[in-house]
Amino acid sequence: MTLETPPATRTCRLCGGAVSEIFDFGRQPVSNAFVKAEEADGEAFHHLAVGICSSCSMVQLSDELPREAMFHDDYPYRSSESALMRRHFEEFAGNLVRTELTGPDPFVVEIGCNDGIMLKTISDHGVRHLGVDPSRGAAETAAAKGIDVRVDFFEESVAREIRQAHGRADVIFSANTFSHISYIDSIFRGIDELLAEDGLFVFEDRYLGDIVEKNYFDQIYDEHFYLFSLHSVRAMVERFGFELVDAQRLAVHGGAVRYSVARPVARKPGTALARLFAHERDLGLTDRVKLARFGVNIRRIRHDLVALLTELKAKGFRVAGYGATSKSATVLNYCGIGMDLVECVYDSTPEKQGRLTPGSHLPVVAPERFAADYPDYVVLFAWNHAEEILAKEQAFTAQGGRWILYVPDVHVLGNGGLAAAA
Ligand code: DWN
Ligand code: SAH
Ligand code: ZN
Repeated sequence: MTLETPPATRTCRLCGGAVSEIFDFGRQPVSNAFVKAEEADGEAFHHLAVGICSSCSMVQLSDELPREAMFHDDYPYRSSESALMRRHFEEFAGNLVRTELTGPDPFVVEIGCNDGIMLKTISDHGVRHLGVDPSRGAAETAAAKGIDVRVDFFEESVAREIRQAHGRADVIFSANTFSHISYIDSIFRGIDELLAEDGLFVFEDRYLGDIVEKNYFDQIYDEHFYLFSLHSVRAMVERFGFELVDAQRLAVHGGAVRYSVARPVARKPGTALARLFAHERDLGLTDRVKLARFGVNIRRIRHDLVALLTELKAKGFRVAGYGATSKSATVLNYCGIGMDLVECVYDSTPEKQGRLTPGSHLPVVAPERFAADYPDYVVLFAWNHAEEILAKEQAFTAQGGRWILYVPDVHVLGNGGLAAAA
């Protein structure tokens, strides 16, 4: 089957270039809008489709949700639910203190600090800092840990106020947030306003290379307005007068990249960049036709997952989910999976428990109830935390329970190994 290059469907949010569609997921709910049963009828939906710009190679969503629809006082995601991510950010922050925050009175700002998972270590070192996050619930959790937080959307005007109150920042950091902000022009003007002349802007986000290579289609949802590659990040930062000086691949969240950005000639570019750019060319990350092949795998996964769950149901097996992730909103709603196939989703986040998953309306249940009534199979929606969760729930596996994963394709983990799908 030859894949025609899809017609350009819209213009690039960054450069105005022509965007060609890669995949259309249809009607989707707000990925973190866990609803109360009595509110289920009134939830909002939007169109979710993703495309690539022919000029700057930025992969981006076709529709932009109002930022307040996603991030608000009741935003339920709490970064620190994962011990793996706590260790990841503790290590990063420790290195930052030793390498970049060595001046007489260093100051670091984090965009999207959430519950303080990274700034906790900075604060513990006594380094001046400020977290900026509009999600009040998460920000108050950070503040309760003694972290200085401003409840706000970071943008140019906020950056100016921060500089007036605190001076310039030696480091501005952002993790899994930069890709969430469509109005990146205002953010870069804010970074230009706030960052010291020789300062460093570091951000990490899930990597388009891993998403395409490992079929992580569920990383595509409303919050992830951009899916970055080195090519698109280089074009983006240079558009706003900065320079990409280093990049480091990370294993977290299924695969991410940590980008280091500085003012032109302020820092010497790292040696890793050339190899990573070559890797992207080999992957065809800027090739619209190759990226459209991603859609073939997405459709295959949908078919195989629904077929497996339907077969298990027909055979009388009970199936639940584990990890009420934002990612699972795309999986459940694109695949049309409801309580007919999956009875509930277990999740450790108190702010999600007792509510229903967005659009698919599966009850979110505390993991303490999991062991009291094991199902036969569990779909692992938090596959990026597999090691931590399977270790936590090894009693389930030991008594014969089996884990269903759907990336990089649909397969079942049996006792101690990988078994073919039932
Ligand atoms: O990019 C984003 C990442 C950083 O976090 C945001 N757009 C929103 C969010 O995405 P996500 O919801 O897909 O993130 P996680 O970290 O994959 O979510 C894991 C879920 O699983 C959480 O709701 C917590 C839960 N969990 C659990 O129940 N038991 C997690 C662990 C580690 C556990 O042991
Ligand atoms: N950095 C954390 C949280 C990522 S979730 C981690 O890596 O786990 C994305 C976070 O970005 C949310 O807490 C959301 O409230 C925040 N956010 C979204 N837009 C923002 C903006 N313009 N400025 C600051 N934070 C923002
Ligand atoms: Zn573009």
